[in-house]
Amino acid sequence: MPVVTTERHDDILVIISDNPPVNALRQAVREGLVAGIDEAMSDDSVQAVVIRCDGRTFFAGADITEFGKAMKGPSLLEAIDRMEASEKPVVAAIHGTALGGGCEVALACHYRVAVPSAKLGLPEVKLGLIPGAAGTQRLPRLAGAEAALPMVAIGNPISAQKAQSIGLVDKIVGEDSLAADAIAFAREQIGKPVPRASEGTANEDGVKNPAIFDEFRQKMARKIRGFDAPNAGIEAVKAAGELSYQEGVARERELFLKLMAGTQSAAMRHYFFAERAAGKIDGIDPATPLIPISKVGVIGAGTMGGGIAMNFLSAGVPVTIVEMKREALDRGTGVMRKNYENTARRGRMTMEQAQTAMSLLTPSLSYDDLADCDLVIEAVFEDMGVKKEVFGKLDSIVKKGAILASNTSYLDVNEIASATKRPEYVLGMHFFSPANIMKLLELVRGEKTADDVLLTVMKLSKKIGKIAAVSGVCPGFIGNRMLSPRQQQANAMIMEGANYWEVDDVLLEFGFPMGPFQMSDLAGIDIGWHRDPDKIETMRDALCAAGRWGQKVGKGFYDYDEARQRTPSDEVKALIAEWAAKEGKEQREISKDEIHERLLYPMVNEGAMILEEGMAQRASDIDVVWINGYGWPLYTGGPMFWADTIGLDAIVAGLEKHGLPVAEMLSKKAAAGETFNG
Ligand code: T1G
Repeated sequence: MPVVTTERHDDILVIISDNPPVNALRQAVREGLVAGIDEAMSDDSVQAVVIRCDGRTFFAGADITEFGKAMKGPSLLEAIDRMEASEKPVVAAIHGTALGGGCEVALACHYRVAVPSAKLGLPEVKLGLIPGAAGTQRLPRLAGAEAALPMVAIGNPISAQKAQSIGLVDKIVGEDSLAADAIAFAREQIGKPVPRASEGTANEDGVKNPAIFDEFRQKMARKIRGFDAPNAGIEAVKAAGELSYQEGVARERELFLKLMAGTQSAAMRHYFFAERAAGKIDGIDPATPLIPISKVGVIGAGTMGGGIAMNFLSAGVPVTIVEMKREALDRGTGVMRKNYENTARRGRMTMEQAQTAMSLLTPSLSYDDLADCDLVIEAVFEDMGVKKEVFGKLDSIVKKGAILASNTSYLDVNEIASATKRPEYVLGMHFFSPANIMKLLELVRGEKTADDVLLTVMKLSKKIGKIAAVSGVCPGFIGNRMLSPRQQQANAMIMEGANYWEVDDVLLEFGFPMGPFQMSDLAGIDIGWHRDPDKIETMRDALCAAGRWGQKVGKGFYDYDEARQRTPSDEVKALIAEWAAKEGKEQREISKDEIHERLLYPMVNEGAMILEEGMAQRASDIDVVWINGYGWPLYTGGPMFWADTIGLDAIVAGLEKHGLPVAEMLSKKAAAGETFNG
């Protein structure tokens, strides 16, 4: 059965693509579109054309799996230019997500109709690219440069309604009558001159007000820092106002090819598939029946417990949240309500949605109210004794077959499971703070965790909007385990003479949101401090005793001004020198290159050990963890992909140069000229 077929409806020819799962525009689809248009053009009885897709969505873009391979068949641009060149009206019938090349197909059609739930976008920038089939030239001419800029340079999709408001969609049709409504709409256009986006003049707005490009670039500076594609996208949209259409297409192509050949796009395409691979669990049949989860319990209404609960409430899953004391329970539920109200105030949800979410919450002071939950997640104090006591209690109260999960960030999930008679129903669900915001969720698989339990929680993770990766049981799982050697080296280097602000700057320049000492100041240096200013046994004690508790008091490792701008502190420099002398550390200049290698290479080494111990399913899962949980710059692909691009031999040489350990897998792969990501 060909992936593209045609259907006659009297004088209308409907071209239909059926290429699951997302109608990606692979070679056969492009060929089918060309054949369909040629059939329409060569048949005088055809007066108009509709292009639509079967399945869950209109074309969701070029087929990313074809990238990097020799192009076969007609290019997408060739295929869609034939549509626009038609003298007979061509109408795109859009449902699902018309993304990337799919949106470009729609732009090359003369008209676009969409169902209310449809979305349209040009997310190429999220793959380190820009649109490569004239999207950066047609969209500004149709909708204006100002409307095109965020779509091209940031890449978020817009609703059908928003698309209609900027002229990208001509008509919103019935949710369940797209095909018929599109045919009727096409028939109405017969005999009219066909409008072509490439001939549009809406891009004049960028010509009349060229300041919009730099203004947009400055407004997005933080978001696009370090990424190449967004600036290329801005340049391409700008070109749409400065060059003829054909020159603009040529300029787009030049920018596109440069990005396609670059490491950033390879890294971001790697991440695209890595994120989806992380949701797959090797060795478990994806058709394994799932355990129905219709009610969730959360123990602890503090910052973590409240955030965890919000994930489920926002996904429409009722939650019973339990605290020991009324005051803590009321405080926790109050914070949740306030968070929802703030989100609604920012327009990220309606007040009604916020109220609905809160209506699904049942606060309680008794574990007994958890008895009928299908999943209970504890977010209590990070102490093994406390956790085991909680799980023992839960085991005796919660119904048979319910899943018991720990939010522990470090502790041994097997030992926690041993406190119950149902270890096969126990696993770790390590959320990252703030739990209702951070996308990453580490699912910690105990040695006895049953397959259906793990698969159920993996599917549930996607439902609550998380990106989950499976970890084995080891200290720190995947993320924190790799953070540990980086922190060790950071602390060691400042004792050896490295400037602590340069340690932070190296990670900032690499693309992290901040470095370790900035992180300490933000989190609070005094967390876990014994509060006795006379008891000074560590440098941390000394900092706290000096009132340097972090950003919240205006000084920690850095001094902060009202705008929270940081300045290195002479007092801290002196403290470090004093403690280094106490430890008998010889002082020397430490270059930024050495700092870079000693911070990042040991992380790769730890990742190799995680893989050789089977604590992660695949190297790309480690990339997913670090990009989503710790701010590793997406445009490098994550620690393991980045190591591949540096060359594992260079990583080994660097580790050896600094006298740091080299894992066996890393050493073997380097010697064999292999990579982690294959
Ligand atoms: N190419 C190839 N495979 C794709 C794909 C694509 N464009 N999009 C999705 N898949 C696969 C995905 O790997 C997964 O496979 C399955 O489909 C379901 O995806 C010329 C150059 C459409 C919103 O960037 O955003 O066009 O794991 O799990 O959550 O200018 O997929 O099942 O084996 O994500 O419902 C631009 C990327 C390309 C859109 C659906 N387009 N896709 O989300 O399902 S570049 C994109 C998505 C381009 C042009 C340029 C999402 C989705 P498997 P899924 P979902």
